[in-house]
Amino acid sequence: MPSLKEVLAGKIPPLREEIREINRQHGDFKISDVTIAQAYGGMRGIKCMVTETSALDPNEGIRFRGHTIPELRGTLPKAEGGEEPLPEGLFWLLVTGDIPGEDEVRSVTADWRSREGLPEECTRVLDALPAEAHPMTQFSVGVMALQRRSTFARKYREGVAKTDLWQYAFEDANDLIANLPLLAAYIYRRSYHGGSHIPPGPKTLDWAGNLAHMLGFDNEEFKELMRLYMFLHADHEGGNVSAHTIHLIGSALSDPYLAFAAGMNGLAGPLHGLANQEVLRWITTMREEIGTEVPTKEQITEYVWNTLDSGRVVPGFGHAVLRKTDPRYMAQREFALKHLPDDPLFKVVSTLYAVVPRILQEQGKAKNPWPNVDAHSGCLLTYYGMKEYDFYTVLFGVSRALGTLASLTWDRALGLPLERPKSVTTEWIKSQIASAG
Ligand code: HAX
Repeated sequence: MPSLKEVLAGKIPPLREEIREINRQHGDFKISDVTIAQAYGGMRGIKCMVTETSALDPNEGIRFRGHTIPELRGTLPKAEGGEEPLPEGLFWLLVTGDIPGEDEVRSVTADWRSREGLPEECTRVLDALPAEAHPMTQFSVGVMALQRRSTFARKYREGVAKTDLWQYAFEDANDLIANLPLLAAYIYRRSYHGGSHIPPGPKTLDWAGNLAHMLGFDNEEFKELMRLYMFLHADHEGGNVSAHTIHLIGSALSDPYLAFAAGMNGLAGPLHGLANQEVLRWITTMREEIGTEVPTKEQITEYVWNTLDSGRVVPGFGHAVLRKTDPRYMAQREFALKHLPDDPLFKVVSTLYAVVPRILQEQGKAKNPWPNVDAHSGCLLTYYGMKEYDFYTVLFGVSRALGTLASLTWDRALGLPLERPKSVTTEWIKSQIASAG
């Protein structure tokens, strides 16, 4: 059976050739016009970059290499006795565009598990930080402390051909992905469990199952949750802050460790990945202030309006691209309906789903009033006992490595150049308006 790297190697030359032809024949074909509002407005909707691994439709949600979340939950291989897709299978799909079989997925598990091992210099750097340092700060520092391992950086220094760089990006991607669960678990255990670390489980255990084990949640349902979680958060096309950052930094031929750490600093923003922590923090404060575990619809409605009236956002709702309920939210809701239908926090999350979209519509500002992925994840983690919500974005980050590092490998395989859009000044914009008459 060919390895993932061999399959990838076979896919690169035809796509390189196809893109060369597209550029030669149609390079001047317009795919986007840019307005002044877009230049000031966070570049929303400007089609100006290529990401092969996934595409986001405003109404349908994410498609990984053309496949929807419900489809892949059915077709991707599962752990023995499990029902959720193994993230290893999604990675194979993101890298190659092919749905893998059981053997292929097992080969990825074996490969990642064989690459495990945090060097002492990494754990020493983490131990030098206060245990109260935000877990995302620790995560970013931890990734940087692993950077000395970069094969990409070493090969670049040795003077390898640009066309071969993808191979070393791929090696770094796999080394990083293999070790992120160890890093995440190390941070979790030092921050919240007095540094009582749990060594990796048996080598037959899958990547996400092993993460659950090292975090200290050794039950089958939590392992299933980790598989689903790692599958759902992996990729959301190329324009979101974390993916775009990783792509941008990588375009300077910074190695995958440098690029990924930078992307994680973007994921740590409250409008992006940190929203999963903010949702739980906001719900916890709401319950405390109202004085009940399960507030009524009326109490929640009033609380949401207070949040909006005080100039804050309702975390977990809205999206820069999506215009419907996020299918990643729905997948988590299905998981909750199956495993924790009577959980009080799930009841609150469900009530929020029933009342917030109507309120945001009435307020009339948010273009998308519907819940996103972050509105649901904390509820599931809390149910199984992971209540330390400051840690949640680290789990998002571990998962986001799958899509962004698959993409980064392709960026180098396609020889995508240094990214350098043109900025303009307000003076220039005013002169354009004036000269247009
Ligand atoms: N609550 C209150 N106001 C909201 C809102 C929300 N949930 N969502 C959007 N708005 C407001 C915006 O703040 C903006 O207000 P101003 O005009 O005063 O600046 C207005 O509605 C228009 O915004 P938009 O065009 O609909 O949304 P953006 O593309 O600018 O922003 C965000 C998208 C996701 C950042 C936004 O919806 C938001 O802040 N949501 C809450 C935070 C959140 O859940 N983030 C996670 C998003 C998913 C993700 O990336 N996960 O990692």
